[in-house]
Amino acid sequence: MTALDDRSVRPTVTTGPITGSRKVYQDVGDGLRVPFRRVDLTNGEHFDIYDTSGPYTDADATIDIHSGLPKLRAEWIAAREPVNGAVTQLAYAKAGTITPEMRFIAAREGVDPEFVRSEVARGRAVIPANRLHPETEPMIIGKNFLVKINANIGNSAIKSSIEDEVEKMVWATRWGADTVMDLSTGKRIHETREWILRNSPVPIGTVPIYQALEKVGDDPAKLSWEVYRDTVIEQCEQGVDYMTVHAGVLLRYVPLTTNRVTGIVSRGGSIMAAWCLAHHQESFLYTHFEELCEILRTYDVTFSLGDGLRPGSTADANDEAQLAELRTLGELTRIAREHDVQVMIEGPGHVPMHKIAENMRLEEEWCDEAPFYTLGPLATDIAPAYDHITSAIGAAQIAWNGTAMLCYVTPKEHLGLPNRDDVKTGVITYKIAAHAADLAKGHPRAHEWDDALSKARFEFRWVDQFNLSLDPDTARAYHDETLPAEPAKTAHFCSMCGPKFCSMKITQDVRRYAEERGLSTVEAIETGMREKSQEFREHGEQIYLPMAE
Ligand code: IRN
Ligand code: FE2
Repeated sequence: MTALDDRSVRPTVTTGPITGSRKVYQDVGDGLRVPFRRVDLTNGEHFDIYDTSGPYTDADATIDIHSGLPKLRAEWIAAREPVNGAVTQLAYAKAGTITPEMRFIAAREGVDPEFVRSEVARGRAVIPANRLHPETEPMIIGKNFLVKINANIGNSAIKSSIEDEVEKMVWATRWGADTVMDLSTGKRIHETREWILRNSPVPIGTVPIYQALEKVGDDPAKLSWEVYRDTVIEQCEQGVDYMTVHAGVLLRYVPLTTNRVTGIVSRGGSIMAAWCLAHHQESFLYTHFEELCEILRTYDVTFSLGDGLRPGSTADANDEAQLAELRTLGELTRIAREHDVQVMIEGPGHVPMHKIAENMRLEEEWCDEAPFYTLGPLATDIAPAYDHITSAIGAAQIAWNGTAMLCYVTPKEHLGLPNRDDVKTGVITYKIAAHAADLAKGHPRAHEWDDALSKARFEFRWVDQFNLSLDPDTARAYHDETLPAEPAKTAHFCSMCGPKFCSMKITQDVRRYAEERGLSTVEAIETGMREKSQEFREHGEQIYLPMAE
């Protein structure tokens, strides 16, 4: 019996299209169907948006959580022969082979398949896609592609059930999570992960040390390479696509954290530091790193080299401990690549804005441009309950500087386990940060999306404005709070400024005025100004006039 046969587990997940959108599939040949979220606009045009939500948002979604999603990649994987003994996307890319995953990604991102291949070959992008996770829709993480976001879910000893976690995964991808990490540390870790993996349209990441620790009764000193290795293999066999490995926390770096304001804040980092100190030995993750490479290579699991010594406060940002670890991650990157294993590098954390750019620069220099994957960073420490915002400020900046994936932070960060609402808030907040970076980096599609929404706004196509947004339900709800009537959906104002003070309406009036009089807009403004000033004087130079109703 597999975990999914357990009928006592009854997840109910959110299905159906996002309000005002419909799922379309672009046929790119050879049986490749690439999903998009299409918004049909009231002016007859449409706009297609990158879509991470999987079959759950199909109009006629019939999802059976107990059988899992269709195995989209199964045939591609079965048809592949190893190159140089390896079956990784990196090995194929180096050998000049464009895989179906690469072609799928090229269509998704609007770039050339050969470009995808070359970015993977030089290690500047990764395609997290375990051979035993054929359900995923291929995606890429790299600075020359759309900035991606990750949502963390997972139970703890205190809270959450399998049902909750499966729905959190579906819910997070619905709103745009590009990958999901299952950070479960509570009961039924293996089963929870199985449910998530078999039903996930996006790559799944984990931190295997958490489960290894649980296996040895939560005592870090009892950990060993063997327990860890077996846990990694167990998770590879299930189909985990990328794994956080805190192999850069070396014994000699631990003392560097003693004078910090917040010491070691990474869970994995503190576990490994505790092990190193208890045994006074070098980390088994570091000493056995090549064996780990061999295991990950067999499945094409991507390394996410953990930042176990990341700063946990703005005071500790860019300190010696953090940078020493980063240098070691660079060394490990080169070893992994020699084994044809894909690598990304995890980054901070808590960093004030003036220290953000340096993080990116050093990562690229020391880790040979491996994709950077950061947790925020929080630009200030003073706003618990709003750390999705403090961190989105840093996230937007570091992504603009070249970070390829942003790990979301929810409003519950530092305070508790996020619930479903927190997951949505975290995802939308991070989509904003990622997209703001895409725009600043000059991504053409990012620009088109902004323009489509701006035009809808300017032309008072309210419904289009809602539907083109990241969160159509909330946009509409806020609008309807004060103007719920249907005619207000075409009205040339909203309740923010009212009919008389809408700047967009005034601009349009100016333009119409110009057109009627055959003037350029500048002339029209001047003529209009003169008329207005005359009118003003005629009305006795009063600033506030009684409302003419
Ligand atoms: C991302 C960048 N730096 C850390 N992260 C994420 O933080 C990592 O991928 C994982 O999801 C989470 C917890 O990591 P620690 O606290 O065990 O380091
Ligand atoms: Fe923190």
